[in-house]
Amino acid sequence: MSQLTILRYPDQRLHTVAKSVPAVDARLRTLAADMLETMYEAAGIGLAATQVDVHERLIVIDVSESRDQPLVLINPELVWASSETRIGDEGCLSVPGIYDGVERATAIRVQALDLDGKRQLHVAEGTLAVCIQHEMDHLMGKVFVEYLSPLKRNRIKTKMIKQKKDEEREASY
Ligand code: GNR
Ligand code: NI
Repeated sequence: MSQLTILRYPDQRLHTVAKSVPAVDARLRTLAADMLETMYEAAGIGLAATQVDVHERLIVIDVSESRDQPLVLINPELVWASSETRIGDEGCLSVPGIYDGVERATAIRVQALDLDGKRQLHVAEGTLAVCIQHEMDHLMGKVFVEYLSPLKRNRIKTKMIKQKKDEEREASY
């Protein structure tokens, strides 16, 4: 098992559109395990392969309080979304420290392969529905801050660049 590096906004690689996973094999199972380890270590509820610079349609999620209910979605496809939406605060491991409201469908149905290569239908609402939509956006090269106003997004971008410079200065001492 190994920890992977999470790309940070603004990094152009976060805007890469992911390709289909070609086969659910040993390589993919290792990647999924490493992504779960990375997600748990970062205390996140989800992680998309895009965030670890792998541009394939793979996401890992655990929205459980006990942090022991991992979910792996391979080649996820949205098959239905409720017309009812809700605005809720979101955060992102690629945009640390930023939380803001995003409008999402309250309920969704998603088809995806599991780690055995079997097709599963996921019926989701609440936090799980929000998280799946957030992760599927990553696979399309979209980061949640792109839903915010250009003014907010630019402030976030500036803050992230400054934060990175401060970290680099800190590391060089
Ligand atoms: O850990 C995360 N929390 C979160 C909270 C509200 C809405 C979405 C998320 S996903 C995020 C982890 C992450 O960045 N996944 O891409
Ligand atoms: Ni995210």
